[in-house]
Amino acid sequence: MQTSAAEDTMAARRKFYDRLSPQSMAPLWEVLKGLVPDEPTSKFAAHVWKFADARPLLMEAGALLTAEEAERRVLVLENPAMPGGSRITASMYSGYQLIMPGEIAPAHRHTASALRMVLEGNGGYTAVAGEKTSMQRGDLVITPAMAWHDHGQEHHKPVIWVDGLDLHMVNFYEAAFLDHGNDKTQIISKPEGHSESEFGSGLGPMNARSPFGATSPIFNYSYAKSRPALMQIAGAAAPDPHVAHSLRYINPLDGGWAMPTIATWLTHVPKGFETKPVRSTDGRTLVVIEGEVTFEIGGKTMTAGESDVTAIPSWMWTKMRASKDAVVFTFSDRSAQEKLGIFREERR
Ligand code: 1HN
Repeated sequence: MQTSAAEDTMAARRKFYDRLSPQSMAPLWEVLKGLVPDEPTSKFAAHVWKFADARPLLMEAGALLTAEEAERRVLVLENPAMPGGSRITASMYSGYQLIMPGEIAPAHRHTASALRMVLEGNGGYTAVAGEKTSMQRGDLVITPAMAWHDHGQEHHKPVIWVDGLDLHMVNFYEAAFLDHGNDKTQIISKPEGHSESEFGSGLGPMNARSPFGATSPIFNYSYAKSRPALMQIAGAAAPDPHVAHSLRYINPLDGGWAMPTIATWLTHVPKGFETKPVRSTDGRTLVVIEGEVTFEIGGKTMTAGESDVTAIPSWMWTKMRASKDAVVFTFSDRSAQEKLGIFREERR
């Protein structure tokens, strides 16, 4: 049988590769392009989850099992490009969580850091490291890595929030631990508002210590404080062409992001304003707190209203336009990427 020189070469290479795999080795040159792409091409999809669709399902889940049975009763927001992955973007987990009246989501602690953006607070609470905080719509509540936390609702209405966790980052490093409390709820050792008084008014203790390591000591950035700040900024100057009016949640001890792995910020977009295109290497999750925005993400148009959640994968050109005065909360893995020196952003 006649074979070309090129076919002979290919056959010889394949035979060689066959001898490598039993030795747990492989030729880099066959996989190099995939390992080191010219630029990010996300495997994830831009997507909007509608709260109007999620809420009735969440309520059905509320009737099917208790928060205690579930440990955490959450509808995971699964990126449609990766069903079963429990990922909203490449590195982030997100979901809608429900606490019914009288329920307790029992105390535990884990390596992953978590944030909650409260949608229906109704006076539900989260307790973190011995301090309770009452939850209201728009509050950003943080649970630092390995901090004990439990949630509950003593009032007669459901509590719903959006969770964001860095658990895929932690799992990537195979560094995850979990402890369950002996009791369902923590012993409360500090009065409500203690952390806020100690760290949240522009003052701080004389001996600045960091109770939660690299995470902010403020664990409820209340909307009652953040909204007026944002509105004041918005009223004072024209919106930035790319980020409109944006304020970051910061750690008062070092001025950096409030969480070591997750960046969080709040954006006001005036009605009718459209941001210029931006793309960045962080995977973003946005929660509309007020108003309505239409996104153009990687050439696709989608609209998000109040309590809807939007995923913006890495390196997709994004614009947003407010059809009503809008306030949008964003979390992303930018905080981790900056520490690793890999974050990149482009503006047009
Ligand atoms: C968790 O601890 C909470 O504390 C929510 O509310 C969602 C998802 C995975 C792992 C731990 C919570 C979670 C979680």
